[in-house]
Amino acid sequence: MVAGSVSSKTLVIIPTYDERENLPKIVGRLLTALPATHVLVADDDSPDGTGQVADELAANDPEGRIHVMHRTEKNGLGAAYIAGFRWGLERDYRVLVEMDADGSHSPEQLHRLLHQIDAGADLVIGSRYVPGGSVVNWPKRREVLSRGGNIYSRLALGVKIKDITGGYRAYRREALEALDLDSIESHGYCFQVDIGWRMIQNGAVAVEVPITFTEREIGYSKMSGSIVREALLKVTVWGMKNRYEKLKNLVSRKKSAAE
Ligand SMILES: Nc1nc2c(ncn2[C@@H]2O[C@H](COP(=O)(O)OP(=O)(O)OP(=O)(O)O)[C@@H](O)[C@H]2O)c(=O)[nH]1
Ligand SMILES: [Mg+2]
Repeated sequence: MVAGSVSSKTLVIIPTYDERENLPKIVGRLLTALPATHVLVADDDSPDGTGQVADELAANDPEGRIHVMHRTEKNGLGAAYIAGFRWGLERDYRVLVEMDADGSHSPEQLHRLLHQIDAGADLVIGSRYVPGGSVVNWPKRREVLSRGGNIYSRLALGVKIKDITGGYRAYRREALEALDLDSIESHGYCFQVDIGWRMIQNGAVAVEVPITFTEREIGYSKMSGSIVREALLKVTVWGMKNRYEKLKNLVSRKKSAAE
């Protein structure tokens, strides 16, 4: 991150639910790797007290880089990110980053994403599935689900992004400002597809950079059957709507050409 560059005003949003052991580690790693970044922890009133841990981290940072948003109930990753984006957009951050608390997204690789924003991208996705990207310690079942979800999304939506479900991302603030955040209702990881798809349709420049994704070592996954069902259903509907719109446009163009 170069002083004066777009990414010199970066906010990293970390949504948390029961991550009390992971949070201090990830925040410490991040602020060591990129000391000028700010962090917003968006906690959904975690029963394990992650919210208090976040408050202590904030109180102990003399530079005031750590901020905490206490939300009242578990409402999914998507809603926590939307609230975090709003918070960041109300302030003067120029880049907003999504990062999991569980250590899967390496803070030491964040500079790769920010470099692409400085080079002109609107959306940068840390990708497991481009050359140089990898996944460490994932059970086969989990990898098949993720790869399958990406292939399905790519085919259904006709996008070129290899890791559109990936949740390690950087957004230029203008790309988020151009979206109607109120209309985004996705909860689980299809939130990532939803927001990426909307941006690409808006003409945003979307770029992937390789990352090393490491399975969490501490705590438990919040992935569930309902999250997978939500993604499958929504991606199918978006893909069908898109095809229908394209077909409608084609028919009306042919009609007016014939007239
Ligand atoms: N605020 C908030 N954070 C959440 C919620 N669900 C998950 N998270 C956080 O979102 C991040 C990703 O969640 P994970 O449980 O790792 O789920 P995942 O990465 O999609 O799935 P795995 O690959 O199995 O780890 C973590 O930092 C979680 O604590 C939620 O309902 N609210
Ligand atoms: Mg995870």
